[in-house]
Formats: sequence, C-alpha cells, structure tokens
Amino acid sequence: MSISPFVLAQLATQAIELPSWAFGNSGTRFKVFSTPGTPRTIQEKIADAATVHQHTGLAPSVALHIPWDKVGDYDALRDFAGEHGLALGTVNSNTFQDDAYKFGSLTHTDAAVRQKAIDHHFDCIDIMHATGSQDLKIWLADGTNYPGQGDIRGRQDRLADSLAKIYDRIGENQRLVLEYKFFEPAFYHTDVPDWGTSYAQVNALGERALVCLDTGHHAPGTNIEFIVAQLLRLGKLGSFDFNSRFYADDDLIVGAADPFQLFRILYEVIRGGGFGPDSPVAFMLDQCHNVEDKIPGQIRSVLNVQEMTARALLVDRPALTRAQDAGDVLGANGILMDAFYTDVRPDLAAWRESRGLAGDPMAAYAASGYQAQIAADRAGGTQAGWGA
Ligand code: PSV
Ligand code: MN
Repeated sequence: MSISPFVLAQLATQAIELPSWAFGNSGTRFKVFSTPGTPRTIQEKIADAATVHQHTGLAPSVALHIPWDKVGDYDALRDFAGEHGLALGTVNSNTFQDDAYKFGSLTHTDAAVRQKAIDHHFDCIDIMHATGSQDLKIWLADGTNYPGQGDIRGRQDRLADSLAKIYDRIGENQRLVLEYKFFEPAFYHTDVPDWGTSYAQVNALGERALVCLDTGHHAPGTNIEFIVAQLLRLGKLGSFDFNSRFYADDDLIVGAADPFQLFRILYEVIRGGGFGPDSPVAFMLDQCHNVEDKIPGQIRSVLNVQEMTARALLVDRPALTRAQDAGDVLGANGILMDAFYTDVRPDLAAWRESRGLAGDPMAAYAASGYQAQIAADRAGGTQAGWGA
C-alpha cells in the first residue's frame, strides 16, 4: 500500500502546535538537567520552534504559558513570531505556582483567591487579543490529598462559577478549553479529573467552551480513542495535548511509548470529523524533554503524529464498514491492522522532498549546525525552565 495523492492532500493541511515550554529545561522532582543552547527568553524559544517548522513544515504555531512567557509588548512578540514564520497559539494559564493557590485556585473557598485566579485568566485573555490566539487553555492543579480535606461538591460549584466569569470575558472568536487530569499534584481527588467532568463544566458554559484531551492524563488501560469518539460525537473535543507515557504523566515524545495507541486515536479523530482545515480540533504537543535534545525531540514528535495520521488515513473505511456490518470480526480487525502496519516513511520522505523539505528532517537538523550554534551563542543568562 502506498500513500495516494488524496491522502497526501489531506496530510498537507496538518498543523501541530508546539509548546514553548518544550524548549526550556525540564526534569523530574529529582533533577532538572541543563542543556547547552537552551533558550533564555521567549524569543529564543520561538526561534527554536521556527527551526522545527522549517525542517518539517508541520508546526506553524507555538503555544505560550503565562507567566513563563510574559513580555511587555505582545504585539511585538506576535510580529517577532511572524518574522520567524510562526503564529502565536494557545495561551496556557498558570494557577499552580503561587502560594495563594496552595488549597486551590478557581475552586478555593476564599473568594479573594478565586478572584485572583479569575483575574489571571482575564490577563491571559488580554494577551490573546494582542497575540491573535484562539484558545485559552485551563489546566488546574486544584484538588485534595485526604478524604474530608475539602468539600468536593462545593468545589465543583465554585469551579462552575469561576469558569462562567472567565467564559463571559472571552472574545467572539476565542475559545476556552478545559483540560482534565486524574491525579497530580493532588492525589485523593482532582477537581477536573476526567473527560466527563470537563464535559459537564464546559457544557454549562456554552458553545465556545470545549474539552482538552491530554493523552497522558488517563489511568493505565484507559481506552482513549473511545473518549475521542464520544467527545467528537458530542461536538465538544476542542484540542489535544499530545505526549506519551509509560506510567503516569510522563510527557514523553508522542508515539514513543505506544504508537499503536496514537494510531487508534488518530483513526477515531479522522472517523469523527476531527481532522482537516474545517475541523475545530486543535492538535498541540504538551511535552518535556528531560534528557534528549529539545529541538530534535520536537521534530521527532511532529513526525510521529504525521506518520500515524498517514497510517490512519490509509484505513479502507468502506471495506471496514462492510466487514463490521457483516460481523466479520477478524476481517475488520485485519483491515485496521493492515493500515497500521504500513510503513509510510519512504513515501512521506519523498513527498517532503517534492515540497522542498528534507526527506529526513532529523538528519537535516543534525547536519544544519543549529545545535552547535545556539550552544555557542547562548552563553550566560538564565536558561528557561520549569517555572521560568
Ligand atoms: C501538568 O500536568 C501539565 O502538563 C498539563 O498537562 C498542562 O497542559 C501543562 O502542564 C501546562 O500547564
Ligand atoms: Mn497538558
């Protein structure tokens, strides 16, 4: 099976947003290793993200995290990104690194703390107007560690109230996406632990409030593609945070741990109308590179998404439907597996070359000298990293 022009035309529309924080240093609670050439400013992060896009043609926008990427002039930042061939994308709020939020942010019992968190989101919305960003992404660290520590029901009600105030403030062309995560940093209960809670909360807000599905935020064994199918069916899948995991919220390179799962997810995305220029679903990475170089880590990631998308687009859907309707269990499974087992890499390399890109972006980046250049240029200053 080789990739048809029809499939290539669909792939040509694919855009995957990079997270600015993927270019900063990250690590575990045991150690954050620094890497020569790590950006010190958001401008340097944008330059690195632009390098990923130059090599792959797949990553035309970069997501910001506020206050990590705070600057004085967002119009200028937007222009700077534009000069590098990038748009500024999703704005991620941050209500998890201030002492005031020790016992919650949008769910806090103290109205003053809730207002502080709401005001932070208002600031993010102002930034979005300047950057031209479409999505405000909210991920909350809110939750409790012990049974009885908090009033679970009261926290849900306060969350609904806070979200309504934020939603009222977003512009007509903007969206609010609410991310869920089943644990960490709270361990007994999390205030937005699952897609159902996120769905219930955004559904109460309105049309432009949607669910963000981070692939790393599920219990082992969860059938994530089922959630994708259901949210698309309900018209409430707003965005993906792609990454992969072996155990928990590992934030590893998407497709690295379980490429078959990524294929299954992307098949349901395509099946459910979530892929293509008219789709409301935003593809974003949410990853950290603890021990590998960050730019090639991001290049590998977007290529993985592209490769699994190509395989998912190869599924012979009419034949699959016929087999499913005929109760042909193994025939249907075989049709799906045929597409998954197709090595699309040679065809994609040739296609890239036909579009003026390197056939092997990983090799082209390694040969470009960019890594050595930034290591030499970015001497001194404070490297960006977790919390900066
Ligand atoms: C924390 O788990 C997290 O990785 C969430 O997935 C957010 O999307 C990300 O941080 C950025 O705030
Ligand atoms: Mn995420």
